[in-house]
Parts: sequence; structure tokens; C-alpha cells
Amino acid sequence: MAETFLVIGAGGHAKVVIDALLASGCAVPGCYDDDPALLGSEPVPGVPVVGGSSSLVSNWRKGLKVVIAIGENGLRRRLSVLWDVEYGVALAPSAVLGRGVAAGPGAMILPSATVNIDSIIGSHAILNTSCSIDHDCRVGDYAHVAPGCALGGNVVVGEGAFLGIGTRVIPGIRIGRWSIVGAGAVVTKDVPDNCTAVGVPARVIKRREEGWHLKMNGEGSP
Ligand code: JB3
Repeated sequence: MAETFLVIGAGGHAKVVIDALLASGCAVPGCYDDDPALLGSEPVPGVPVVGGSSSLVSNWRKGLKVVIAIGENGLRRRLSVLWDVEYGVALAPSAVLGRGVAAGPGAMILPSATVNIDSIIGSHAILNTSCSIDHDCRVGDYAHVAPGCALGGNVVVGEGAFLGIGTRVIPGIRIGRWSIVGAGAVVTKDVPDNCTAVGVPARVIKRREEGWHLKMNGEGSP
């Protein structure tokens, strides 16, 4: 049965997610963005910005699905714990899922993404355009695998981690929680939590304190 989604966000990422939902036959009556200047605009023709986050809760009812279509991982996490609503998985029809693949509520699996057998995708994670996740991977809650990334088998991507466009990760590697990998990197060694790693091969260039992403989103220390 085709689902009906309420989409949070009206930016570039929301356009991609709404397009994927419509392509898969879902209904998207409107989206919700806290920028008042966007009220009434249509990021995708026929899908108006009907209000901000506060009106989402009054418009939601059981059976409707919600997705947080905002690219910033820490912000998706902050928003995801605010409301008692039901999150759905946004799955593009051109995505390819193997046997035993599972995705948590709010996950977004976008056009031409490939997820091979027995990989698990966390809640509110983003598998962006044409990325490939090979067998037995674990992609954590709120993580974002950007377009064109390629993960070998048994790769672990920690909660909130961001893999920039075209990142390559060899089999069995762990990318730490809330870490960032620069576009085009080739990751051949584990990346610790809360780091930034760039280059070929990837090298850690920055280390942040635990909970850095909370402060970035105006939340207290962990
Ligand atoms: O690179 C790719 C393929 N996609 C990027 C994506 C992953 O991230 C894209 O190019 C952008 O860099 C970015 O897309 P996103 O997240 O749509 O960015 P932006 O265009 O800035 O849109 C974010 C929207 O969220 C803005 O319209 C904000 O007003 C809105 N927003 C921010 N905070 C919020 C809130 N909306 C609600 N409802 N509630 C909030 O708290």
C-alpha cells in the first residue's frame, strides 16, 4: 500500500527525498520548513511548504509517515527526538537492496544506491545517490554516505559519521562515531570517533571532543 509522507525540510536534500518518494508511488501532501520565507513555495512542483516543524505535529496522525530530509547529521538527530510521530523509510525505486537488508525508521535510501546482502542501515541515516554498501555492513543512526561512495564488505560506519562524495572504504574498516571523511578519500585504516580524515590513503587531520555535534546544534554537553 502506498504510504503518505510528511517531509521535514525544503532544501536541496528534501527535493531529492520528495522526488524519490513520489517516484515510488508515495503521497507527499506537503513539507515543513522553519524558514518562514519558504512558506507556500514548492521545492518540488505540487508539494508546498505548509508550515514549520511546529505545524507538523498538529498535522500528523497515526498512519502517516515522517522523514527528516535535512542533510546535517546533528540537526537530524536533534529533531528526531522532539516529536512522538512515526518515521518511515524513504526508498527510491531505483535503489537495489539485497536479501536480509534492513533500514531503521527515517532512513533515506536514494536513487541508484545499492545495499548488498545482510547490511543494516540505521535510523535517519542517508544513503545518497549511487552509493554502494557491500555485504554485512553496518551504517549507524544519523550517518550520511554521500553520493558515489563505495564501502567494501563488513564496514562499520558509526553513528552520525559523514562520508564525503566518492569516499572509498576497504573491507572491514570502522569509521568512528560523528567522524567526517573528506570527499574522494580512500580509507585503509580505522578512523577513530570524532575525527576528520582526508586523502589517499586517508589520514586523520583533526580530532574533536566527544559531543562536539551536540554543541554545534545548540545542545548541551553529552
Ligand atoms: O550534496 C548533496 C547531494 N546534497 C546536499 C545535502 C546532503 O545537504 C545538499 O546539496 C545540501 O548541501 C544539503 O541539503 P539540505 O540539508 O537540504 O540543505 P539546505 O538547502 O540548507 O536546506 C536545509 C533546510 O532545512 C533549510 O530550508 C532550513 O530552513 C531547514 N531547517 C533548518 N532547521 C529546518 C530546521 N526545517 C525544519 N522544519 N526544522 C528545523 O529545525
